[in-house]
Amino acid sequence: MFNRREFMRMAMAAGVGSFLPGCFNGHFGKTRRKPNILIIVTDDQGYADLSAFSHRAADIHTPNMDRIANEGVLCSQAYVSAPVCSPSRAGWNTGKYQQRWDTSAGWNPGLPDNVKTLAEYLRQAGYATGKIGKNDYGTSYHRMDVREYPLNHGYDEFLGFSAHAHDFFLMSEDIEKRTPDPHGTSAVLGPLFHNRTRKSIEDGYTTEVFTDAAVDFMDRHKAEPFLLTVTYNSLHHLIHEVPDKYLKKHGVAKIPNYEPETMGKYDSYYTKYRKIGPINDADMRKYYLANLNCLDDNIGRILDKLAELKLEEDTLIIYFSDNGGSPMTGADNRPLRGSKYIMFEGGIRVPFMVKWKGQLTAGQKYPYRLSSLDIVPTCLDVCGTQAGEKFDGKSFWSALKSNTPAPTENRTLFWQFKKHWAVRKGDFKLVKTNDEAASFKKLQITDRYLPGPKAPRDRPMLFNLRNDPAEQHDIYLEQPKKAKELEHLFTTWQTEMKPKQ
Ligand SMILES: [Ca+2]
Repeated sequence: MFNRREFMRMAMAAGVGSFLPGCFNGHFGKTRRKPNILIIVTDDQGYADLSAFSHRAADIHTPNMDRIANEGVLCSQAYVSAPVCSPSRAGWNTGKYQQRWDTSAGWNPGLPDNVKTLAEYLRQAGYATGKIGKNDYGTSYHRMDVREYPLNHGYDEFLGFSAHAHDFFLMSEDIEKRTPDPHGTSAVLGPLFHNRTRKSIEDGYTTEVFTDAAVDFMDRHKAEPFLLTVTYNSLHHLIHEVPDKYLKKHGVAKIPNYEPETMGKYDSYYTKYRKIGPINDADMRKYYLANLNCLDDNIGRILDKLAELKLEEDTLIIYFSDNGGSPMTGADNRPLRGSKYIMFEGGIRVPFMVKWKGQLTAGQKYPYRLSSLDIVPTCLDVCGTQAGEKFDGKSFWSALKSNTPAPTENRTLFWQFKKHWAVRKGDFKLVKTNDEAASFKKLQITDRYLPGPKAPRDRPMLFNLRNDPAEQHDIYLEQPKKAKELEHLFTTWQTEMKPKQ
């Protein structure tokens, strides 16, 4: 007996593809194979750190990332569902607010058994599914028998790590043995997970190792519909860990890699360099640019491979950052206020691009609102797959095709991370946060993060993003009715998120 995928592979090779379940007659007028879905997620990329944007930082040059925008659609008002990694990933992968199961709205929502993921929907539809890179759900960083492990939520293949961060260079069994705390706290080193085993890499760099694996996956699955999710750990801290040639190009000295015999615990090394201080701000930005340069080259390799395999017209690419640029890496989110960790636009509005050659207008600028919660419904839409589920996101496919406002334009969007929250309805955004001043002082943040007026402790702030995208003019006291309306929407949403008893 053959399974569905083996059957499809054999039948396609025999030239009878158009009669197969992997092919369909959907949006596109003619019968064709189901599109591949390629999701590329970067980590903590700043809103100004993509040169395709007209608001780009002056020192940014990302020619390969820009290819996606130039050949596809550049979205300037795209949101993720959290200002930090793990909850944002739980949201986009399920199409649902992660608060539906994580009522504490914390760092690690995890993935419950009863919430399906994009990979599960697509595997059911006959897709080959592969995940490469940072996984980061929940806190079970070192186990393969939990729901959060990719092979247990829809992926056939996985190469990567499950922790919040992994050393960019140190992936060998040898270093793991020599390190007193290889499993650290939130950051790890040592062999990567590879399917049901672990893979020791003696000499490598995560960005390049993940790209090699992505290229290999596309080679092996070119003849069948695939979902490939590549989630780089670049540009997360430790940002200074970059191959020498990029350091040289950006004029910044190498900081020695972690060495157990002379440096003690890995956690001490990680903690030292994840903070502002050991690296001055100007150099920090250079390390960031070097790290980004390497990432950009590697994204170019993935795009080249897709072209070489002649799959560009059969592949939907969605590219985005999991949250805003981090103050710990030198990222730049201007003209937005704030950064990763907080509810101002700089934490939740991200670089976002969509490309499908022959389907979307090349070079299109999409200025309307989108959410990463829309990714699952959009992918199911273009794949012609019915999930029979109610999502918090909605497909933006028709909106992108016609360059008109997506359903999200009239939808109220909500965010909550611990005690901090935000609501956006129309042009208005209500933000409740009070951690900005404290953390900025501690981190010695520069004006790159546009501090703006201090957040009051006893009430939210109200902004009109149409006139004030940088959230510099709090109009809460001027428009109390609007503020109350949004606050009421938020409390109603919170109640809706509570799991049914
Ligand atoms: Ca992140």
